[in-house]
Amino acid sequence: MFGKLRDRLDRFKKDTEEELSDGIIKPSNVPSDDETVSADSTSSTPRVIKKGAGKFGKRKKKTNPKKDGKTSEDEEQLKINEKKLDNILWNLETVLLESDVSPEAIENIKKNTRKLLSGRKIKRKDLRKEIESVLKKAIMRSFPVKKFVFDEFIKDIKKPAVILFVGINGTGKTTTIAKMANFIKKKGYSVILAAADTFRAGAIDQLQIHADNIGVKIIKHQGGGDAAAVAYDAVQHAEARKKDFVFIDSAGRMQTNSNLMDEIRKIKRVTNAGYTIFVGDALAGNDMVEQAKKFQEHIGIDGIILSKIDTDAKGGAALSVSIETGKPIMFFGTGQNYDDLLEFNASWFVKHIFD
Ligand SMILES: Nc1nc2c(ncn2[C@@H]2O[C@H](COP(=O)(O)OP(=O)(O)OP(=O)(O)O)[C@@H](O)[C@H]2O)c(=O)[nH]1
Ligand SMILES: [Mg+2]
Repeated sequence: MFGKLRDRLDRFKKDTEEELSDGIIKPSNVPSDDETVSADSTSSTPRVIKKGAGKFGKRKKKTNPKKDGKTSEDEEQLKINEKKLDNILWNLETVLLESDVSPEAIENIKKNTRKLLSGRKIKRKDLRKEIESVLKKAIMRSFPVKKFVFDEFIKDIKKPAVILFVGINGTGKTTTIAKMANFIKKKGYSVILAAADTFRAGAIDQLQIHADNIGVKIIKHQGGGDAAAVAYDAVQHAEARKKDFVFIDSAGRMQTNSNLMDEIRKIKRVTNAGYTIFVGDALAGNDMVEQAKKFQEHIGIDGIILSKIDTDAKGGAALSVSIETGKPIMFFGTGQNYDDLLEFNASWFVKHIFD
């Protein structure tokens, strides 16, 4: 999980440590034979990097900076001037771009990093620790919305809470509904599933199997029927029996398919669904972020569940989707079993991309 992002951030920490402790030789504008030119995605100015010299160019030879014997090298305070900060942020941007982090999220993280580092002096011996701590804070602060806490959420809801799960094909909606039903049931609440994917052959049976395994009731019609009618029946049933939750499964649909987008709007309207949750496949990176934005635009979403986090090495989607939609990540799907669901927590996420 997040292996590539972790490796890249590690490389960034090392480069930053070198940048701050050794200084750089100014890159010239014309590359010579032992130089390569790297395109900066945000500026038209090419950066020149000496070959074999890491991100920041060839290092000056280490000098022993002990001053009149009073301060050890380790105690030396290293000042972060604007030039160094620009180099650090440029490198950070590259690392995040490579990890599929979206432009707005990158800007946010860079802005936070700049604030935290600008004009600071850091003791040489604390460099590594400080760089990591700044990065962690910058990423934590870039999550824009109040975090989602299920136990607080449940206190305020009107029952039955009708939750509609949406997303494109195969992202893990049905599996996520089963995991959520399992989670809710273990917490002592009752839930009814609505088999409103009447579109894909086998979808109703798939949900029925999950419902049987978990031990919850399912409301279903014939395949090919009206999805909104199934969802409506499930809500009526839940109201009559004073159930706590109704989870509506829906057919996967591309955000560009206007007929299916109309259908999901209809389901939302007739059930008066209080919550619409976008289920996104973390592996799809920036594509998933774009899908989330489109669903937000077309039908409105209240929260996000990111599935398949267990197979996601890049980590960028998790960093970007909240920032881009302004909606909280509620849960992570971390595998194919019913218990593979994790309530989202920014500290957990940040810990896993560093440790
Ligand atoms: N590794 C992993 N696989 C997952 C996770 N969530 C779902 N899957 C798998 O993803 C595949 C698709 O899951 P579904 O739940 O059928 O996806 P869906 O969005 O309902 O698909 P459609 O109804 O066809 O749109 C299945 O093989 C699931 O087991 C997860 O968190 N981790
Ligand atoms: Mg499904």
